[in-house]
Amino acid sequence: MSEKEKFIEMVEKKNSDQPEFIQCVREIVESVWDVYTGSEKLKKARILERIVEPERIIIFRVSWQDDAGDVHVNRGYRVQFNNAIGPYKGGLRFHPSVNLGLLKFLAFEQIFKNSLTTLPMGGAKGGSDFDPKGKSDNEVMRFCHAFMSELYRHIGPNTDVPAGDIGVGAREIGYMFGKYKKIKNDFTGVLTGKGATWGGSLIRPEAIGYGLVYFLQDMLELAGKDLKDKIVAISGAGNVAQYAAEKVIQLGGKVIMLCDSDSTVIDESGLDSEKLEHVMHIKNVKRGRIKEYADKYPAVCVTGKNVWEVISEKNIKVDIALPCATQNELNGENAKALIKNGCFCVAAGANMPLTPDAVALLRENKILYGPGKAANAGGVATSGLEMTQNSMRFNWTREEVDAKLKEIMKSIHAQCVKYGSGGGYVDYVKGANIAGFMKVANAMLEQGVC
Ligand code: NDP
Ligand code: 2IT
Repeated sequence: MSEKEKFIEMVEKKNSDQPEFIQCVREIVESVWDVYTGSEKLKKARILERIVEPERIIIFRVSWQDDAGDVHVNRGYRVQFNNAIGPYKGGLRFHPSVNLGLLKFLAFEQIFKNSLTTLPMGGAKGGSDFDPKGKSDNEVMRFCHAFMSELYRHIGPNTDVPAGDIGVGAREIGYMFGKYKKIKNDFTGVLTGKGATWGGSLIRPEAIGYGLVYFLQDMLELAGKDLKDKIVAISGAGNVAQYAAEKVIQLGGKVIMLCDSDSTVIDESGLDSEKLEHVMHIKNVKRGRIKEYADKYPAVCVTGKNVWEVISEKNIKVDIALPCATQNELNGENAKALIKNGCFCVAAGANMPLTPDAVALLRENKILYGPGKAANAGGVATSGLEMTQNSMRFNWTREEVDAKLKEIMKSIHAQCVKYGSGGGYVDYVKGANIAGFMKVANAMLEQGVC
């Protein structure tokens, strides 16, 4: 067995109940092994062994009462994975599937994503197995308050700055910020994704989707292509999917599919701004299901299948695929169908949305593929800009934040190209992993064994 395989086996043994964490460690190790083992200093300091071990994990009970007065118990987590280059930073996810392994994968990815943004942020993730679906606003508020009544003692503007993720948007950040402020009597930038009138950055809600499409534009430009009239399939119908769709439409692409965890809608005529506004109303205001789209506009609705399964089943032609829902949503079969149907570019809005065999197929077939830690880094980058504005006690305009976001996405793209180019193909996975890793690894080296 090679040294690399022995290393991966060690990680598997230590974390045998955490498949997503092992999956993303394996990907990083595969990418960085040669540069890592080529450096005596990094090897001697055992940087790789240290970097796969979280610095701190906090697990806590969250007890709360529903509207009927019944008591519920959920589990809360914060994984503070690495703070070599800045305070811990990363989102909170509220979803019934949340467990320690899932959050370790998300926090581990976040280390390298945050490193790529060029801003000083370490990697973390947290959340709970609480399901906000079907809960009243008051129930969500009571849960968020209960969650923050423990989390507050572990975070701070120079220590750890959480934000949103699946199931955590503006409403949840508001409730959590309110509780933090009450307990600490301190109005500070302890969370990002805050409301625009109380410390939030303009463009933060749009930033992941917009940043994803800016990154996509950079990939296409380098390959001599553009977005105009391209057919685009987007999975998910939440924050990331909505603003990715908005930017694709603005730039002349044709978005024909969206989905949620219930169903997929196909609108062959393409979404426009009015239709997208309706999607936002369904998902953000009514907190309803994407299938309701077909009640108003002519669309095919497929229940129980996500966008990629529908493409595979119906052989739908798409030029560009933007997975923006969740991890491992697009598998090898789906990747084969995409390639067969003419797809030439996949960019990940979600974190690790492709299974390893799907990634391998795209790379083998030289399909442009932007992994999440590069392509969706616009969200956390704009969180970093929110932190900067909070520290300055100043707000930048929409145009200023948007310009900085574009510049950051360009820089991430350039780092991927620098470390991932070879044989006439840019391997964005390898490029993003090496660039993200080297910065953190060198910081750890310079800070000594701790
Ligand atoms: P939201 O909660 O706003 O939306 C998630 C969307 O994905 C919903 O439409 C949801 O459907 C759908 N979805 C979730 N799980 C599944 C599933 N198993 N199958 C099909 N659809 C599913 O979350 P975000 O848009 O913020 O997050 C989406 C992805 O983007 C995640 O991977 C997240 O980690 C990543 N991301 C988020 C960032 C952020 O700042 N918010 C930043 C960077 C990446 P339903 O409505 O039915 O639940
Ligand atoms: O996955 C992600 O990058 C996020 N959920 C955003 C994290 C953040 O701190 O803005």
